[in-house]
Amino acid sequence: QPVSLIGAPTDVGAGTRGSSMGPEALRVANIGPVLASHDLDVADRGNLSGPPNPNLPPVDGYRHLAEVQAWNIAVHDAVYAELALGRRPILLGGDHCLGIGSISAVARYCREQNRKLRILWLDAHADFNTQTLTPSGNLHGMPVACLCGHGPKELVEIGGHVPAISPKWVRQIGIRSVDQGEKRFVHEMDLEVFDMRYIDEMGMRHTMEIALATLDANTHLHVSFDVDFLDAEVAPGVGTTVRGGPTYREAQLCMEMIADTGRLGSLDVMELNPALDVRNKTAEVAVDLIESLFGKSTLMRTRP
Ligand code: DIR
Ligand code: MN
Ligand code: MN
Ligand code: MN
Repeated sequence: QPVSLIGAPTDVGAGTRGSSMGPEALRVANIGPVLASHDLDVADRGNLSGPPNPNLPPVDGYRHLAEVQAWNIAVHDAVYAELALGRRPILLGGDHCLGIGSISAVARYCREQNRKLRILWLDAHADFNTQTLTPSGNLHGMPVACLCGHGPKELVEIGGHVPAISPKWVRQIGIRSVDQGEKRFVHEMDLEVFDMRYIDEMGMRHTMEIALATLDANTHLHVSFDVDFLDAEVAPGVGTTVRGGPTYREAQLCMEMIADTGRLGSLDVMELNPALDVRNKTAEVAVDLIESLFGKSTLMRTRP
């Protein structure tokens, strides 16, 4: 199935500026040609546009709500249009607040097509804050809660169905930073979280086997890849590094096991911040991993 690259150059949802340069850094790291080298039809749709970052303090618990809404509507429409063409959208972020637009579009498409949706949320953070729980007001800390119906109507209603998703459809992997109130809410909502402690004890292979266990032939798998998922030494080019993340090899295995399912239907690559990177190495690591996610393997192998 063909893929489409969609750039969303904004950092309106983040506390640290610079993820607005993420799409271009991924292109400089050759994301398009690398995917095309695996016999994929790749179209680069260029960048979306939206309001600039006003860099203001929170209002009623949210920073830049109007700007975040405008960007997410643009992302929703672009992602939905690609799905409707039978293509697999790859959103090049941009900060992770844009997961709201992207995943609400995927959820809308799956609802219309009667397909089962599974979301893998690869991140150091649970991104499950709300207006009252957030310590920062930054909306990139809230997309999963918004998608589950807990957030401002400006964001919760973007996909036309509230809530856009059920928490039961989500598997979070690599989590190691959750705020106090957020922790309680994750527990209350019964989110399925494979945190770093779980990965340390059980290993990435077992983790992915469990996280991918309920896919079937009718499942659309969406991967929302926050680059801060990776250990900070592998991936310094992100706004909120948290040490103790998956190594390069663990992340490769994670991506290869997703590829083996053959169910990947859409992808977000988020929070890459070239202003904090070292000679674009984080973008290059991200492209290596995405290559595996789309089926690169060292040897000839048949899918299990
Ligand atoms: C923190 C940071 N949990 C917040 N969040 C994220 O501000 O809500 N950083 N997503 O990448
Ligand atoms: Mn994160
Ligand atoms: Mn995130
Ligand atoms: Mn982040």
